[in-house]
Formats: sequence, structure tokens, C-alpha cells
Amino acid sequence: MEGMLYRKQEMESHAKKAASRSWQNVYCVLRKGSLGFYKDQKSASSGIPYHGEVPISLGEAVCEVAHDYKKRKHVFKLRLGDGKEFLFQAKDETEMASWIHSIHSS
Ligand code: I3P
Repeated sequence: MEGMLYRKQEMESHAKKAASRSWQNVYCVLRKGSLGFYKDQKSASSGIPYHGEVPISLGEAVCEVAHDYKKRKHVFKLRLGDGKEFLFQAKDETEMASWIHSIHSS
């Protein structure tokens, strides 16, 4: 699965808040066990990552609706084994549910 999502990093590790905390629009590409970030679809097909970011590994990842985040709608949370935590905003409930389902089955 792939598509544009708004992304905000909340945690850098288990005990450390992320330093860069603004929402960014990123093109997300879900592959078996990993999630890569690109500026847009064109960059994704050329394999040019967003700010040189290495795709995140989804081993031990937990993905769920971000019920505790009230400022935006259709937001889900992704927590990685190393403590990194991201929020993602989808365009509607259906898209959010698809992402959560796909991340669970990846
Ligand atoms: C952040 C930006 C985010 C905000 C975050 C700010 O500032 O305003 O939108 O998160 O708040 O730190 P900057 O753009 O200067 O990095 P919210 O939208 O969730 O409020 P936070 O530090 O309380 O997470």
C-alpha cells in the first residue's frame, strides 16, 4: 500500500521526545516489514527517500488509532520496537483503517 499521509514524530526513543515535531506531508510506501518515506509518488518510483530517511522497520511495531490525540481527525499511531513513535493523519476513516490493517498484515 502507498499514498500521502501527514506525519508527525512524537518520540525519538522510549524516553526521549522527538526534537523535530511539525506535521509533514509525506508519500508513504509500505513493503513487507518496512515503511519508506518519499516526497511524492515520483520520488518513490525513482527511489529517492524523503530527506535521505532510511525506511523504518516494522518488526515489533504497534499500530492503532490515536484516541488520545484530539487536535486532528483520522490519526493513527505507530510505535516501533526501539521506542520511536509517529502519528499519521489519513484523509478519512476508511483510509486510516486501510493503513492500520495493511501495517498489521505487512
Ligand atoms: C511544532 C508544531 C506541531 C506541534 C508541536 C510543535 O512546532 O507546531 O504542529 O504539534 O507541538 O512543537 P514546530 O513547527 O516549531 O516544530 P501539534 O500539531 O500536535 O500541536 P508539540 O511539541 O506539543 O508536539
